[in-house]
Amino acid sequence: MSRLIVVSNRVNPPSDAGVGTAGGLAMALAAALREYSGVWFGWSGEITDAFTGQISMQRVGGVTVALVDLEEQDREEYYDGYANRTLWPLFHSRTDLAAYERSFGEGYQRVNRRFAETLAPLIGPGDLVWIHDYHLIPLAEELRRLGVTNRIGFFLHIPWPGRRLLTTLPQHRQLVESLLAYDVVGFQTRDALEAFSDYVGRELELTIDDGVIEADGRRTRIGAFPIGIEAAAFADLARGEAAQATFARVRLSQTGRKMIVGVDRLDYSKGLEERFLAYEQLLADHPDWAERVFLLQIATPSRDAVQAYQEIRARLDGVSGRINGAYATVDWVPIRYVNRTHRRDELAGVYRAAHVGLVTPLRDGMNLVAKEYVAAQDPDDPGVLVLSRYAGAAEQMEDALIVNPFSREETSEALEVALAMPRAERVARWTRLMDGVVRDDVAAWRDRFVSALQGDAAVVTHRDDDNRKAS
Ligand code: GDG
Repeated sequence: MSRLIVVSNRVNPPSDAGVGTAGGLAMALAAALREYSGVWFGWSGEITDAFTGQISMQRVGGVTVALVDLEEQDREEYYDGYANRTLWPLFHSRTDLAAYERSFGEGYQRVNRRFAETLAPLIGPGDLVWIHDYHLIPLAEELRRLGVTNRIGFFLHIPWPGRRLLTTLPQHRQLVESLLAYDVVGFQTRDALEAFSDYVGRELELTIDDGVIEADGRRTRIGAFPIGIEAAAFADLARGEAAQATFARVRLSQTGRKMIVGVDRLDYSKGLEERFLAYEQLLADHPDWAERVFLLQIATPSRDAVQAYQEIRARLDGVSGRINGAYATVDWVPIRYVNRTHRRDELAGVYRAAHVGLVTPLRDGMNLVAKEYVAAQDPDDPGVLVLSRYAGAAEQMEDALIVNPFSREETSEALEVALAMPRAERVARWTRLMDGVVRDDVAAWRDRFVSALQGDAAVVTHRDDDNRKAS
């Protein structure tokens, strides 16, 4: 019987307690697996003395998960190394931060091989395999070496870099060729798809015919599959009791002032320093906004083991402190900067209480915060989304105020427009944005990808199971 087998580096479905702290990707994959019968395979996050390939099967949040432990050297070379210090910065156009160390590449191949050897026995005839993100690009090739002939798909959650940037990676050709072992390769945006196609055409000298690359007797379909959120559920969450309590608390603390909100993992790709400086520009250019507005920036600590993350954290402490020192008064602090994880329902309440959602990454595959901000708004009195043109979400969310995050002036002008926007225009823009967020939600993303992966094969869903039980 065919199932869906999802593979990602970390496996963290929302816990059975319900509202957890799981991020966007985790929520999306858990939703995919609740709908389709299957297993979610990946690293447990635990370290073992010597790799054994022993799988721990568990049931979490309505999803069956299969976890393996890795060795310390794996974590250093594959996770902290090649994934977080080589591919992440390179794919976010930060070659200045990218480390090209041979041992990282070797660790990356080794872990992908280990994953393949552990996973292959779990794959049954007709199962569909859906592999996620930059940690696992060579996994299909390793599975094919072991004789796996099932349909295998890959989805990249982060941007695809331009051809010239990518060629700075010593193993660029090997990495891209390994993608041709998949049946389907999906990107977030048309922009990423074009960058990938450019590489395939000019470096590999292969042609792409109607979205299909043919090489060595295998056909790989490529496409853009923009990810969404659980829009209806998130809107419900924002109306729920816990979110309302947070909303009330935040509104009380606003004392009539307007609030701009940013919510991000603390990552250099999210443009937090540029955001603080753009907000400072607003205060400098428009002293009338002093004491009438504040910025709440929630920045959840991330990848603390990597030095570039310690550095950005220290810089942000410095910049926010300097701005607050320069502009604060006895009863007003211009930036509330919070380095703590929040519950999802709390976040929904915070979004709803914010007059402006400020989402200004320098480079981002999609950015789910932009979509969550929209879904959380009060339809009668919605806030305004200010969105970076370099977030994948900008391809779909044209009714946001689109800005260049590298330009302080442009971002600060957009903030001014957002803060002063009349209600009728806010409602009109929000209505169109919300229509898109609901239409292109996570279920639409999953179904489009799975049906591309399926080709002619049928996959069993829980609905089919229910029908069978009923008959
Ligand atoms: C990658 C790509 C792409 C944040 N703080 C808390 C918290 N979050 C949640 C947000 C949102 C998620 O984390 C962040 O998602 P993003 O899409 O903004 O960014 P990445 O983590 O970089 O994700 C990105 C995504 O994959 C999916 O394909 O969109 O481009 O980089 O859901 O709400 N959640 C909770 N507490 C927090 O403090 N509960």
